[in-house]
Amino acid sequence: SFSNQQSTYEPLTESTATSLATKLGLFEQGAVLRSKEIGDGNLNLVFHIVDDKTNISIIIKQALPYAKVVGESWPLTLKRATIESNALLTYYNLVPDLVPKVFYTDEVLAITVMEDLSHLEISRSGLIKGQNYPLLSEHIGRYLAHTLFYTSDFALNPQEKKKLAHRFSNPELCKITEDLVFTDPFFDIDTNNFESELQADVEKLWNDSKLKLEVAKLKQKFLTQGDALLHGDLHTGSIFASDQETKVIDPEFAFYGPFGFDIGQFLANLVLNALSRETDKQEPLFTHIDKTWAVFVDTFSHLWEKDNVEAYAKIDGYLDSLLKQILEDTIGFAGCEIIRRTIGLAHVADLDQIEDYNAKILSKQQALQLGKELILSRSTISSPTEIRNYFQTSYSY
Ligand code: SR1
Ligand code: MG
Repeated sequence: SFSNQQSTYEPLTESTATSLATKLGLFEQGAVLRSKEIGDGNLNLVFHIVDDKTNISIIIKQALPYAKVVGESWPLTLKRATIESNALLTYYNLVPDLVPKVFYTDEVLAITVMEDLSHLEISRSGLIKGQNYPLLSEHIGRYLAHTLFYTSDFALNPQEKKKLAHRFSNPELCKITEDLVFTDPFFDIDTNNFESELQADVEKLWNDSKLKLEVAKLKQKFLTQGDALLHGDLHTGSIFASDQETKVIDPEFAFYGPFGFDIGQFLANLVLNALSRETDKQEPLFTHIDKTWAVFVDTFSHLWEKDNVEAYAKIDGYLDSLLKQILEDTIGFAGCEIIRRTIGLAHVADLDQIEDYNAKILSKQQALQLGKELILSRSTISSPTEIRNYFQTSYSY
């Protein structure tokens, strides 16, 4: 990598981003570069830099010292840029075809310079438009199995793993998830955001102590259980896709957490897209839900047989009991993600962009109901395939 560390942080502009790209030697001497800020996420600046003559292009992603979605009143550590670069590099070693290549990082400027993936589309946008991305679940199932297995105590020496966990300590970004996914939506907190027509449904949820007890248990797992290096924000907006390719981006929330969290967030976002579709267009999402889990289980089991360093690996029943626990947690985390994306601070376009207002409210009520059912019945669900049964009666418009 390059050594061009800046001594002070400043947000880039389209023009300074171009100068930086030139200075880093990523383009031919004298190249005329086009630069555009294209960031549409909640937190960062993203510059797309192109040399039209050679067709070479790159992405420069820069963290802002605050959460863009809220403004400067919500300060946020720049260290997340380094976490993101390191996570991308770690994942690139494990699944090089499923993450972008990193060319350069600068801790002080909080930037990652990486492969341009703009020939692909953010999978959330594509799914909303009715794309189905036939390989998405096969790829994400494999991504999950490799990244989770190879960063866990089942593949690493526990001392090395602890060092890695220390390197990926990410308390500020974890706090966002602790608040926005596991706490705020279940209490009457200002940052929640929902339509007045949902008030009664939401109050029912706030008063449901049985549900809140189960969410508390899931939150405790998220707080304390460092199984593997998680992406930490694996929703469909963090995945670029086409019919052939899938690339997971944006692991700035990466940290050592419970195996089921990434899987649960991904499945939840497939469910949210299914809830936004007419009944006859939901099947590809159900297939993706089934297949993600099936590919994850097959691949994880294969890696377990092949590369497990744990003394108890061959003990009958160990893998099965672990997978059962991961499934239970996955379903519970998915339930929390579905609820927070419906009434919390950070929504999903899948539901928010439903054109017919009554249909939108109905879909959101169904999301709340489904999220709750998944959390409460997570220990008796034997496979994510069962999620489709919850749709059969009424979850469509
Ligand atoms: C203040 S950040 C809001 C949400 O955006 C991120 O992508 C995470 O999902 C976070 O919860
Ligand atoms: Mg993100």
